[in-house]
Amino acid sequence: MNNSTRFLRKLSVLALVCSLCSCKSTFSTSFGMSRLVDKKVSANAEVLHKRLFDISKQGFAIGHQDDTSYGVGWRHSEDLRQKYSDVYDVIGDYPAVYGFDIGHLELGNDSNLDAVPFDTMRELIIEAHKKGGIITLSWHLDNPTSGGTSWDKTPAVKDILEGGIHQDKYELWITRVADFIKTLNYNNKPIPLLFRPFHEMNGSWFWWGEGNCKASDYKKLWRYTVKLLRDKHQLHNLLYVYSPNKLNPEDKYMHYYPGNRYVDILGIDIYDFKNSRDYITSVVNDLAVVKDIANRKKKLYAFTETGIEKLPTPNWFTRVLYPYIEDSGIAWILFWRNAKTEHHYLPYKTHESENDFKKFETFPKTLFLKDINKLKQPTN
Ligand code: BMA
Repeated sequence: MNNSTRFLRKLSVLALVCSLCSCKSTFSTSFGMSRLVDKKVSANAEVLHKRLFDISKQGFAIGHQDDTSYGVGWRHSEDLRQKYSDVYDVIGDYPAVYGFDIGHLELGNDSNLDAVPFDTMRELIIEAHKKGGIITLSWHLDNPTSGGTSWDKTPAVKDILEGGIHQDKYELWITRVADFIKTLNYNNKPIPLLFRPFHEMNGSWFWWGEGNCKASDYKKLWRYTVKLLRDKHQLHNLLYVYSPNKLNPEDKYMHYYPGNRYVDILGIDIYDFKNSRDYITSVVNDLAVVKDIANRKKKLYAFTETGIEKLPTPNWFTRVLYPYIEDSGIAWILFWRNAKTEHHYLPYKTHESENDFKKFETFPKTLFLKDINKLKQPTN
């Protein structure tokens, strides 16, 4: 065997080894999306990723924050026998996506910042997963430096990074989060979760937001959080969702982006502050920006929070929202919570927007629980 034959042989053995090793770790998933943040991601979190991809080809999954925890005039934790949902009450089906907020879990409290007991939350997450629903978690965590709320702007990000004065506190907070997540199991398997921490960072209202920390520190905090959850606590059931707020003219979607290796899904939060024209402009422009970036990165994208408080605009769902998201390619859309008559984002029974929401439900792209359960479940 001459030198060049020997070299070619070595090369082909190398190629074979590479192709064998790469079954799990190729750049892209089998359906063309980029590889996930967690190389050890659980099989059912991979299935969720594929499921969202399939959903995005058919329409978009409809989500609601705290849908089963409480609604206008009722609270699950006050009447545990009631299995209730304002969405179900209006349209006879449940949302496909269930948002929960784990704010105050970090403090070791029994209930979150909106008085949902974590025991109830666990039960509702398991139940939603069992019936085929998709779970997303946000985290309105307190300010670790001042002890104030998420909205306390005292600079704090630097304090919880490695070497910061509250690093130990933050690690304890993450341990509490991880311990709770470890209890979210069904059939002895961890429930896959869309984790959306430190959202709306380009707005200035949270301590991790614009003007209250440097973008470079924000990115460090995100990566540090991923490493703690994934590597230290060995949680492999999370998909990480990055969600800035509506882009003001000076905003760049990527300004706080912690990197392709730390984000699975791109999102955006846009609210209608009773100005349909402004809202539509943002929805159209911002979703186009997110779509373009996501397509280039081969990542899924979603409309991670939206709504109009109290629904004062007639036909808001069918006229202001639907036409502008119909062909956007988002995997899901999440409407914010129904807390009370002065603070709700979906109709409840007797609200004047009930019929408009019922009509929205019949539109081809709006996928509620029954709709996503009819789609073939992808296998791993
Ligand atoms: C905000 C409001 C608050 C709530 C918080 C976390 O947008 O709805 O009342 O406490 O979200 O759910």
